[in-house]
Amino acid sequence: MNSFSPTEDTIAAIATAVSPGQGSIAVIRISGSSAIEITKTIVHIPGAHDWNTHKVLYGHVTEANQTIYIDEVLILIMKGPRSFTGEDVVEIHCHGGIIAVQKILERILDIPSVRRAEPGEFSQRAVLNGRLSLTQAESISELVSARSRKAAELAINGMEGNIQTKIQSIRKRLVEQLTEIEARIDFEEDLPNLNEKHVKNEIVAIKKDLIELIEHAKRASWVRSGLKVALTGKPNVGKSSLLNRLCKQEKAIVTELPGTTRDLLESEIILEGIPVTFIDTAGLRETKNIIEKIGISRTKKTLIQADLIILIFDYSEGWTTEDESILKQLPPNIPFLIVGNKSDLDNNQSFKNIPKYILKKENLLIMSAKTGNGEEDLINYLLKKCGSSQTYGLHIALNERQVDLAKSTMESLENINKVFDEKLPWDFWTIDLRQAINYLGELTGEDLTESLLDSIFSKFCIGK
Ligand SMILES: Nc1nc2c(ncn2[C@@H]2O[C@H](COP(=O)(O)OP(=O)(O)OP(=O)(O)O)[C@@H](O)[C@H]2O)c(=O)[nH]1
Ligand SMILES: [Mg+2]
Repeated sequence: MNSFSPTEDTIAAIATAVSPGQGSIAVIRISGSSAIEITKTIVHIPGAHDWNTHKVLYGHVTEANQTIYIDEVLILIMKGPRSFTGEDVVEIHCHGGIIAVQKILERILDIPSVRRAEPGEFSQRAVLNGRLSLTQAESISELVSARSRKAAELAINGMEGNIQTKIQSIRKRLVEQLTEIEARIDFEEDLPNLNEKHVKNEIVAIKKDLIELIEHAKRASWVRSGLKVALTGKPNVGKSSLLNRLCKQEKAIVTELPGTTRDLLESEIILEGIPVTFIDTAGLRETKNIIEKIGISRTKKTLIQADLIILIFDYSEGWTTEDESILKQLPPNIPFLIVGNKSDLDNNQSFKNIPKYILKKENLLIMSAKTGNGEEDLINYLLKKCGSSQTYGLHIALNERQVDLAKSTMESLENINKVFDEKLPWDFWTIDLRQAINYLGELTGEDLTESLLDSIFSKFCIGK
């Protein structure tokens, strides 16, 4: 998106999802100084009426010849600054689907003084006109794309300004330290000495706050995107059977032939309001079959991206060296659960084969994908992973952009440790402090260039 002066152009876009047969109404948003004049030229409104702010008018959008109707509409008028963008805004509520709404937008865009809004441009104007803070605008976007109740709750907290307030208060504390130091640099003789230890302690306390924010963001990331669970193991252990059972559909092909699954297959269930996506993968083994080889390489890529790996082995056969080798190859840092499947065929020999260190693990479950025995334990395990214990105490969650800046702030503050240890003069403290303050200003949007704003909002959807 090119930089623009926020009040220059009038812009228009469809603000609701566009899909045939979906949504009985749709909304077109127009924002800018000529929003009301533009609307007047495309509608026919019966009877006496005034274009007063925060009023709704009833009428029809007409073709350019002014006689044929395109759709029956309600028109909502919001004069600036009491509008989403802070500018004059008109919302045209028409019928849903794709044709009428597109035709109305085209009719609007035929008028020379209006252009199509870029992705995120309404929100960007709201920020530039001081109607919203940057983090509030980002939170609206997150609410729209929320896939779980907790993600929506976090987004609403951000919309209420909680991220903004928190970061601003951390930034203010850093500014206070910087001001004290700079005063000592400029007027050393006139002021009492500044205790380096006190400054350092305050910075340590601020770092603790930042670490907590970064940790919370990590926990919230799967609350937002859902939990990805990869099913892996040797061929024929019952990965696809387990996927079918968990999703209550015969989705994956199951045969007694090892090497049945080659493509990745995804299926989603919702647990405690959080979407859990299971990914069935090709069984891991040495093979010369070219298709199976590709499947196995995809399995390995999937495992790296999973939030949780379920390693399945054939419980009736017992733990084998192949299972052991797969366990050793699992990506480190990703939590895993071991599931002994086919317990219905148990010949009572199984436990003997399973090494003690695995038996002792609390994350070992025995079940049967065929009979469903043990499925409840597996669901309970997953519920624990997604459940309220994981999200307890999560009130605000930074997004990826904000976390990156929080981490950069941390790095600048880490540098101050070195300055302190080497007993360098106050000037050296100010460099990193100022940098940390700038990063936090970028996070809240107080210290942002227009091109950075452009790049943030270009990731929003059209109409936002
Ligand atoms: N008795 C019994 N048989 C099972 C169970 N789970 C799976 N099977 C059988 O084991 C065979 C393999 O099952 P799949 O689900 O295709 O196994 P997979 O791990 O996906 O196999 P690949 O796709 O080849 O890697 C099929 O004949 C299933 O019917 C179970 O719990 N008990
Ligand atoms: Mg399979």
